[in-house]
Amino acid sequence: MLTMKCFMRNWLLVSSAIFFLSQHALADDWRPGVPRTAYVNLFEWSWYSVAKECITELGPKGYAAVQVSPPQEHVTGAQWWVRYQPVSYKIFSRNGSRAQFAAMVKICKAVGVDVYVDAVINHMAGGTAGIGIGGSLYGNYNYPSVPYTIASFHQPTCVIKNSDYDNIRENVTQCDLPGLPDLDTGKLAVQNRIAAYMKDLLSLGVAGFRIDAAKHIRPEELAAIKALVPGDYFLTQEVIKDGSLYSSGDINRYPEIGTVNEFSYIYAMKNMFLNLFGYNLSRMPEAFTTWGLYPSETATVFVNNHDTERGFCDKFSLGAVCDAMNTFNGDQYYLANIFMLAYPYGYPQVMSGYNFADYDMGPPVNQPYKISELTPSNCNSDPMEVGKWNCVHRDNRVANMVGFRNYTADAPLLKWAAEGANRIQFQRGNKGFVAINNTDNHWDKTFNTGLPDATYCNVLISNFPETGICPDAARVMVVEGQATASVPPNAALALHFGAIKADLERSVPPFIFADSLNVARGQILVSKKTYFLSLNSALVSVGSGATLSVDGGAFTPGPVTIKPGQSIVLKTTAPVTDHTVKLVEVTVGRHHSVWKVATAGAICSDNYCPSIVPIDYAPSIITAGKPVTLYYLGALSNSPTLKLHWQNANGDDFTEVTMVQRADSFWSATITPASDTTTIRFFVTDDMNLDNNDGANWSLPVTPAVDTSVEITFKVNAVTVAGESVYIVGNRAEIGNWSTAADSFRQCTSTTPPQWICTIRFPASGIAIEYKYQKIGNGMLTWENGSNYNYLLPSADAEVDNGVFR
Ligand code: ARE
Ligand code: CA
Repeated sequence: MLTMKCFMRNWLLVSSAIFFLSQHALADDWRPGVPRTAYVNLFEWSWYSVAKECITELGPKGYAAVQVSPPQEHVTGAQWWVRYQPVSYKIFSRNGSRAQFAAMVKICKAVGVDVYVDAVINHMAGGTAGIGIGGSLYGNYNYPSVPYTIASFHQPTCVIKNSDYDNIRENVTQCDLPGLPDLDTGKLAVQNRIAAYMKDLLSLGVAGFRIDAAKHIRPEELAAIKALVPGDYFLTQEVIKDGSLYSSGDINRYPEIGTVNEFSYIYAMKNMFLNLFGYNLSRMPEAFTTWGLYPSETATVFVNNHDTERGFCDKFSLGAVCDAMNTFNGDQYYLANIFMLAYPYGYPQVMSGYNFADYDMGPPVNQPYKISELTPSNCNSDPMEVGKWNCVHRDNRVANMVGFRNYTADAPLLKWAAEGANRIQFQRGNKGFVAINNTDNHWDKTFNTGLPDATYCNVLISNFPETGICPDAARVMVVEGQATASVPPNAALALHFGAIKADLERSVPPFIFADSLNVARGQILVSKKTYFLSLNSALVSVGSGATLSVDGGAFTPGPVTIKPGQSIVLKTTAPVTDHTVKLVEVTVGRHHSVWKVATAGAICSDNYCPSIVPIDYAPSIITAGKPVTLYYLGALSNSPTLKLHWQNANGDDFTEVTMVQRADSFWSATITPASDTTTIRFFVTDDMNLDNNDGANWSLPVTPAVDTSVEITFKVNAVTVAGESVYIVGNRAEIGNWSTAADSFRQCTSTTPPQWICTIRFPASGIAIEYKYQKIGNGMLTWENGSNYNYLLPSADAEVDNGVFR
């Protein structure tokens, strides 16, 4: 029996129209014309949880990519660092299987988020013998599943000593990191094997790599491996600066291969924000001018990574000082993240892992998401809540600063200013402004923001514009570029042009998502604004003073048709004259009227369209017993095959139907609900049984079939002989289509001879029929004489008496 339970419901993923409809805009851009400029390391997150997070958080918040933990087979053990001991290049790890990994990559990509893999390629697992998490046997310097033998490793073996880092560069690249057999990456066979692993990952859609222990591979060998892996992918290298890198000149060779983790950055953050060694925020510019940082274009930066957040800690509790700042540092940690995301240096990586009580502690038993959840309930930002994920990347101070960075991507750093030791402010062109107050007192000031006049919403304490709500405490009015604000202790203020709350007059609510949007004189409309339409077509007209573009292309004012998935961007020049923008939905054709669930109004606000479901059906009313075609376009649309699973009533078996993809990329399937059905329920799965609706079924009402039929009783008087019957015959199927056979359905009966009665049900009234009577029997057929009877079927059951058989 095929029931819901038969499916791998643990791989159900949410999809809703925002992901579909915004997909085009998200693929390269976050919002139309706005790039994605920061990424996150979801350390030890399972592939399932990463995929969900891409859909619900990373995609919508504008993250460019997610770096995931090493996906290859590793040694067993509870500690986090087992992931850095490869046993084979099979994609099978604590975080999930190859299929799950591939699905995650596909899903993340569909919502605009690239996946970067932490690639452990310098060495293999330590220890003498064991079985990897994927079942592969391994021995010392011997990994049959790869296969690698002793000849694949540097010979004779040696171990890197701490003193080598500053003195003997050769040992750093040719000897083992303690306990980790060092691959001979100079050998072509080894290079080819590593390249095959990277190519395999790219074939699954992976978009980039963090090369673990990159400085332990000679730059020319790493370059050779890269050359064996063609393609346009991102690469960042873990190169922790040491003396021998400088003396050998290798320090400048890695940036020629790809970007480099700039570890000096974490010490800048730590020293400046924690006021260590006499540093403070006012001294921040020194780090960028005199610390010898890599040029911005070649640097990837973070406040902490998975090593430094737990390395060299004086203790594992609040206020701890570790190798890098971490969540134990509370507000200062978040301020450092705000700075990193606001300040135009490098490609920033947000670190998001879990709370730990000691160095070795592996990830929490429960992954961030429980099955069927929409938000990860196993998150807790309190670092003392061991066994929980910290979900740093979800905190407004981090997630919304990704948006800040995206919106200010091309805007220069301007008007850097410090007030005292621990208060700084700067502008990003005329697109963004940030003020950081790393003191225990309020910072009350009139700030020179450089922003166009409007009311902005401080993104650190609000989720505007996604929610459409900008609390009073978050509103900051900019008049002639100046904003008077009070920045609370250990907090910050971040304004940018993607989060403009309102016009200055505040008299007219600026964005009412109804059929028409009135823009008043003097009102500043957000310079770029996207409307996602719930229907596949809309008429749009724009008054003078505004320009309109659709999916990036320009349109002159006037009606335009918006296709599904396209966006409308309105641009106004400020101040504008009064005009009206009208968005009028029209349904075209028989299909593609997107069905909305619990939606408030036709147009979604501010790039956010939470409640529309990408389920489409035709005709618009489903009738019991009548075929209906269901259309689907959603997160699973790119799958090679899709199946529709549907049931007539709750509790019934699900029927599986293979869907067909049409030229307009909608998937469709035609089903016929039973004649007594009042609701049909259904869901869609792809070739890997990913669900389109997180385990919930869609349901659509079914209208009972209306009985429009009429029953007509025909009477005729006919004298017959034994063995003979009277039949009615005529021009419709119900009366035999002028048949000459003795069809029982049109045979009349006679209880009071010579009267014969023929009862026929016709499907609808208003039909003109022609008919006659026949006598059939004993091998004889006798037709009535004369012309046919003409009769218009009446709206109700009726009787017709034709008198005597002619
Ligand atoms: C574990 C055990 C070891 C054991 C080994 C083999 O902890 O005691 O000998 O297994 O059985 C991580 C952990 C390691 C762990 C390893 C494998 O950190 O403790 O070893 O996984 O399970 C150097 C490297 C740099 C490296 C850091 C940690 O240059 O590449 O050390 N970082 C990456 C990853 C790590 C990972 C590995 C590499 C190995 O980010 O998570 O190790 O894949 C100076 C030098 C730096 C040096 C630093 C620390 O600053 O300049 O180069 O970093 O000291 O030693
Ligand atoms: Ca090496």
